[in-house]
Formats: sequence, C-alpha cells, structure tokens
Amino acid sequence: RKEQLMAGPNGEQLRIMTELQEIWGVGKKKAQKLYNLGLRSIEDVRKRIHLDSSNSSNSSNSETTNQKCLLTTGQLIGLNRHEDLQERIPRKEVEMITSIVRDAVNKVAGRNNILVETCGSYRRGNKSSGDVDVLISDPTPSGTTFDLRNVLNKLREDDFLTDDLSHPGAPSVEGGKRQSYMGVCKVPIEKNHGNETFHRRIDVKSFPHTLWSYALLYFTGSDHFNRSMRLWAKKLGWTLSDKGLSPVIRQRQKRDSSTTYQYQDDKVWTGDSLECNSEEEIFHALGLVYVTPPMRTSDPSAMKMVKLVQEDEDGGSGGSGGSGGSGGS
Ligand code: DCP
Ligand code: MG
Repeated sequence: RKEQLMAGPNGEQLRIMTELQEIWGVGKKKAQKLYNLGLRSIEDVRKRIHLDSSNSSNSSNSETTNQKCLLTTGQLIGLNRHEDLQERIPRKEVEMITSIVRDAVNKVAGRNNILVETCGSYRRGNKSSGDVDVLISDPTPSGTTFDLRNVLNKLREDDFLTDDLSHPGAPSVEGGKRQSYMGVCKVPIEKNHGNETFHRRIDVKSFPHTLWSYALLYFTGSDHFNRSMRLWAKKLGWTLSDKGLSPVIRQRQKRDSSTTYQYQDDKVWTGDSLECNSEEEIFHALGLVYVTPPMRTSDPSAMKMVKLVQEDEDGGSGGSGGSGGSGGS
C-alpha cells in the first residue's frame, strides 16, 4: 500500500513526511506541521532552527519566540543526534551498554542481586538493534520498585548518558508501578578499547518484581507478536499488558467526533491480575504453548505457531475444528 501511495499524486509529500519522522519524537502530526511550514527535508529543519536561533539572539520580537517552539526539547535532541541514532547497534555494543548499566545498578544498590535484563530486538536474538531496552527489578522485597534516579545520576556523572528525553518521577509510594526513563547514551571511548562509538537511544524501566514476567514479555516484543497475543487474550475476555493479565468486560462506547476512531472499548476490570512467575506461565494461562524470544518475530511462521495451538486444542477436545471459535477455557 505504501508503494502505491508513493507512486501516487501525494507520493513526494509522503516521502518527505517519512524523512521528517526519522527525527526522534516527530510523529505524523508534527511532520505535517513542518511540511505545512514549507520544510522539505531534515536539512531544511536544521537550517530553520539555526536561522531562528540567530534571529532570536539579534532581536526579541514575538515572531522569533513562536518559531523557537518549532521542535520540543526532545525533538531538538533527536535532530542534533539524528545521524548517530540512524545507525544500528551491534549486539556486542548492546552487551557493553547493558554491563555499564548493570555495574552502576550494583554500585548504587551496594549488592548484585538486582535483575538487569536487556529485552527488545536484542533478546529476540537480532544481530543489531535500533535502541537498547533495559529492564530492572529488585526481587527483594517484591512489591517495591527499584528507584532509578541515583543510577541515572551516576551514569550522567560517568558521561555515559548524554541527553535525557524523559525524567522518571519518584517511584509511587503504594508500590506496584513502573518507573521509566528514555535517553541517549554513548559508550565512553576508553571502555571501547579506544574506538569511537555512536550516540545510542536507551530506555531503562524499573518494575516491581510482581510484574517482572509481564515486563519481560511486553518489552521483548516484537510489537506485531505482542499485538497478536493481546488480541488472543482479548478474545478470551482478558487484557494483557506490562501491568498483568486481568479479566475484563469490554463496553463499546461511541467516541466524540474529534478522535480518529468512532468507537473505543471501555474496559471494566472484573478481577485482579493473575500472578505469573515466568513468561511460560503467561503463555500457559492463555492456553498457548511457550514461544521462545527468537520465535517472537513479525514473521508469519511464528504467528502460525500461536494459532496452531488453538487448532491443536480444538482438535484435541474433539471440538468444532473451525478456526473462528472463541477457544480456550
Ligand atoms: N512495544 C509494543 N508496542 C509498541 C511499542 C513497543 O508492544 N507500540 C514493545 C515490543 C517491542 C518492545 O516494546 O519489541 C521494544 O520496543 P522497540 O521500539 O525498542 O522495538 P524493538 O526492540 O523490537 O526493535 P528495535 O531494534 O527497533 O529497537
Ligand atoms: Mg528496541
């Protein structure tokens, strides 16, 4: 469909908007806004920002104040780091980054039993990744969230974190909530045997241990695999996320006219999340065989594995044999 659109009358606009969305934090809306301002490439955006900043240092009229808001702080970082962030991260460097974070966690916590696991495409076994998704959890005591803030301060002091795209707040007092950080890092040259590396996107998330398996499953992806599994859960009357697996009733509500979709599902939780102490337990709770991370791809053969279980189960119970049934129990 994209190829067709590219060949159509709006193809050039689509190509430009796709390029503008390469800037971290720039989505479709912002890309359209930039396009409407006459900007036709990332280079154009750079020039405009440069022009705005030299204008604002020469004068203080209101027009320049408006133009200063062309990009948010995060998008400006995305623009400044754009070239580096386009580079894929080899597995070896993902491992270096993970071990730098793990060392900082151990040092700040004063012990080394805190779980630090890199998920995303790395855990699926990809040769390279677009970013590094690090999950952290303190197994003792299991209800609390390990506070990331001192670890992040240490990583800034060590010149590992170079830019912050979001700041985590304090962990919630009642516990049970995740803490999340998005930023940019760079492996210091001396840690990389004198070799220069690129700036890399890093996400660090801290979860209470009770949600660890759900966090691992969610952030290992792939996004298509997750969507498939969530849809499967939905058909069985559950909702699956990094917050758990809970029974829900969905009430279809008409939305107001300002939103893209006409209807939304309002979820009414009818019970607490299941306690699952491993990813395997989550698959089994949904009546699925366990799928290992390397098989959780967007590849249709992995998707088929999930469906095959449904067919096996239907067959096993001597049931309808159809593929459209609600399945499970
Ligand atoms: N995720 C999701 N739904 C989204 C975004 C992310 O379920 N809309 C989950 C699945 C992803 C994981 O979070 O695998 C990490 O997100 P990334 O965008 O970092 O994706 P990957 O790590 O899979 O790929 P990349 O190599 O591009 O980082
Ligand atoms: Mg990733």
